[in-house]
Amino acid sequence: MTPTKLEVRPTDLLVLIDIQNDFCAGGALAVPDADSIVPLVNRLARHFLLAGAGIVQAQDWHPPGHSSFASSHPGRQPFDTISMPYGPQTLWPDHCIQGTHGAAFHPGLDLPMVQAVIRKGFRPQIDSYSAFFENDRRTPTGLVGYCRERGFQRLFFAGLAQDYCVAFSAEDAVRNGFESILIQDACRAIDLNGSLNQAMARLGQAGVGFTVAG
Ligand code: VGL
Ligand code: ZN
Repeated sequence: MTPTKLEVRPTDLLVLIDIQNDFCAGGALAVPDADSIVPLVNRLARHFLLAGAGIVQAQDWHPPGHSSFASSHPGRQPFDTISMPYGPQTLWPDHCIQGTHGAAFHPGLDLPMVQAVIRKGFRPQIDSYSAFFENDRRTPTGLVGYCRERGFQRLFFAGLAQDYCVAFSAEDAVRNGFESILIQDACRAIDLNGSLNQAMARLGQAGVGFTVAG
């Protein structure tokens, strides 16, 4: 396979978002064509490793009965929007339940070099799209501190879903003073009611950069 053309430095971090069975083919919240990013993600991770950069993974990790599940709200359907104390919340099918097959990483990932796994969405009453903050945009996962302490300057994002967890993560990275770059060909989107276009416009305005791994 051809090497990626990204120029990677030791102060770069690759953040792989939620490449888990439930977001892939046959999963509870399958993202169209999600499985096809796996070979590219494996290749990207090796490229970052060889450059001496950092590599971490985020993992959506909900307790049973999580408040983001439609099944926790009688009369509601998946993809309805409800109002939560922290703002509007899309309701999802039950997914990524702690310890289940659906919450496990895609079996095609070959990522022994990953240095940290950041779990999110484990608080019953609040969802977490971003790998940095929960959906109140204030409750931290600890990833900002991890990045600062390790001295990372540029954060590269890939994974699922481009218009939800990847987008929220890339935006939070900019807000917290990092250079933030989304690797477009290593992401796939849910695209619910135009959510992909909306997310990309928001990211452009926030100052997130876009690239392709090739
Ligand atoms: C995600 C919806 C619910 C994601 C996670 O990883 O994009 N989307 N939980
Ligand atoms: Zn989730």
